[in-house]
Amino acid sequence: MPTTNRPSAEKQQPRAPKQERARRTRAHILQVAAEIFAERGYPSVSLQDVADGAAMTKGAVYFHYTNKEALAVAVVQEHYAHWVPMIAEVRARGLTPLETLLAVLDGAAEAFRSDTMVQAGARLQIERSLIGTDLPTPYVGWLELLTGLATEALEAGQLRPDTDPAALARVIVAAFFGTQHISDILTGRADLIERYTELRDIIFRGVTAT
Ligand code: LUB
Repeated sequence: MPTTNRPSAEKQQPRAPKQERARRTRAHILQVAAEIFAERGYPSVSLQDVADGAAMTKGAVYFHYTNKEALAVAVVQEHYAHWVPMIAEVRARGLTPLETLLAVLDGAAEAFRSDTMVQAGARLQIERSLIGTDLPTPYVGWLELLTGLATEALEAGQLRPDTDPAALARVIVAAFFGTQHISDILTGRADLIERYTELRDIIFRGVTAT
């Protein structure tokens, strides 16, 4: 008599609570949407594409995200949410202010190189005028964070005394945004770490206290 290899009832994992299953489903849909948005861009993607990629019906996707705009907003929100734990982890290292600033930028570069949600959020923000709903205001979060970190480094004597922290933050954000975008277009971000490293070294060579 062949034995089924299905575990007996008492050995099966208990089903996750309904809310947890819904959370996992939303996360799965969002990850698939991010992969497709990052690869093809907002205009050419349909909810059916997302449903197919998630191996779900369109109706099941609609249950969690009412339309494509809602998916785009959620992906962009997840893009920004990525920075919170990364920054907290760097700050927990007990580095000097300048080391913290540089380590946060290094972490951002790695995320842009390798994280699909970060890459998708960046592409959607470039395509924001094509998305018929409000997206979070871009760049301002990084400008505020980097201004604060640069102020801490200046007050610690780690930057030239004539450094304007807000101006330094604006230069870093503009250079970083442009560098990751150019790397994406020209090499699919294959050379991002090299391009980021040279911009970081040139910028900080000019402002670091001697
Ligand atoms: C960053 C992008 C892509 C700014 O903060 C943002 O909104 C950003 C998406 O809009 O690069 C540079 C760190």
